Amino acid sequence: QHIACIFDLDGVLVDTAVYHYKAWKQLANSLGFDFTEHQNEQLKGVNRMRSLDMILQWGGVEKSAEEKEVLAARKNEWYVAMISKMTEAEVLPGSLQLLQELKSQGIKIALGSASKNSSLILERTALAHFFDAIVDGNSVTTSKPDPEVFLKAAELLNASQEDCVVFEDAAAGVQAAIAAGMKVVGIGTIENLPGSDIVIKDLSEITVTEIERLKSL
Ligand code: B16
Ligand code: MG
Repeated sequence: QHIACIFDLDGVLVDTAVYHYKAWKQLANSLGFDFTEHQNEQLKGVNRMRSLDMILQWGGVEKSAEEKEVLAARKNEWYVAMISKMTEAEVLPGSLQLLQELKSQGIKIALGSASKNSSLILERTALAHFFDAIVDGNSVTTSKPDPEVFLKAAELLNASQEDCVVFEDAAAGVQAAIAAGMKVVGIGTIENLPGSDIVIKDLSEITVTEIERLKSL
């Protein structure tokens, strides 16, 4: 049985963290407090409303559910304005080569992202055509570390969990992949991504053969 690959988007294939950071910072500042890069790290893989809750808590600010909807929409407007200008140059090192190699070998590829803006990002960076299935923040009800996003992706690819390899840059995403019974390639550092089967700096550091070998671990 062939392997299937499921990629997280932000922080794995493209670097959108900087745009999330700028937009959240602008929102925090408008509410009268600051937001650091260290705090931004903790929002990786976390969905929009949960991220807002964490930021408001850090700022010591309480808002009603209605106000939170308005704030989240405002942040997203700023964020969308920035990612609308993204180019193919913002695809992270090794992503394109690996996707091409997987595709040429007939290995199925899915997206497993928490973002509701994945289609815009994939379009702007010209990556959309690689994917056999897309599961993102619009199609899941529970956020990572819940395995829903990856289980849905496997189902759409017609692949069994044991045959799937997940690529993740967020601790919550690694936990979600483990909970789904899949192999995980962590993108980042071992300290930040405990439980990963292997941790690499970026996708240029792994080959299809090495990915296939993970299955027999
Ligand atoms: P949006 P991923 C996640 O994408 C990001 O890591 C996270 O920082 C962001 O808050 C989340 O998407 C929601 O994004 O506001 O665009 O719906 O890493 O799961 O691809
Ligand atoms: Mg990510």
